[in-house]
Amino acid sequence: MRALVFDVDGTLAETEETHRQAFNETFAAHGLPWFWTTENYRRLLDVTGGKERIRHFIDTQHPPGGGDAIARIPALHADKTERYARLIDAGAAAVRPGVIRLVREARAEGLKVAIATTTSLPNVTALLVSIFGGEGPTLFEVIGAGDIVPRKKPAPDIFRWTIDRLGVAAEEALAIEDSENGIRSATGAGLHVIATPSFYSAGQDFSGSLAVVSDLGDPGRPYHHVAGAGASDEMVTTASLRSWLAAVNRRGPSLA
Ligand code: XBP
Ligand code: MG
Repeated sequence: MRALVFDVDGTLAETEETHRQAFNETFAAHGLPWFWTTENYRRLLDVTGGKERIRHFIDTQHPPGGGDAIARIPALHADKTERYARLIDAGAAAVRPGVIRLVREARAEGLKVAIATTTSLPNVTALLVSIFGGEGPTLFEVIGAGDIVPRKKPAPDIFRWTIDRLGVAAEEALAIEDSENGIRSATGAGLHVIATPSFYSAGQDFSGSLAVVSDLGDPGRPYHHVAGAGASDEMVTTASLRSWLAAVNRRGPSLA
């Protein structure tokens, strides 16, 4: 194992409620009588990427003013991105258990640590600063984000782009993901995945992953094993990841 590749939304922190709030504030500020409820947002999350999600909403739910708004999607999304960063700067999203510990542990051991996400780069930067402080963005050797590849998750492109930049082979890297779209993207690029389901992804199909755990766990705050590797550990460490990856690379796919 030479690299860990982290997803962002839902994996590093429970951010989707903050995204939803930023979308809804944007709609109101632009005079659009639209409001995304949690129930609707759960469905809309099938489409990754904020611009793509607004377009999908207009195309499938035909909200009032939708046709005219299509040309304004880039401007709406730019506004949403600014609002999201302000909310994150104000402390809107809490880091998930074990994330800070595992990132620091991996770096201390000389592992490469990277990000592969569909969310926009300014959102990633804001979140990393809020989680790790000012050094946050520098802790990740490669950050694959947003429109850097044209086809977003579940396409494998963003994970391929990220491991190519890292200079590692897919079987030398592990992905940490919270969603079915993310697992499809990572496995499509040949990576094994540890799944940590989040508020919005709970109940999705995680069967492509090597292990499903409630979260990464921390000392005195053990994770719950859900499926696959890792039944007896207190927390997900680099040692556990190495042993799970070595076992699966020896055996061939062992699905959760
Ligand atoms: C999460 C997403 C993103 C965010 C919105 O993907 O689907 O689209 O909801 O971000 P991931 P933008 O878990 O891979 O980070 O509005 O910046 O697109
Ligand atoms: Mg995610």
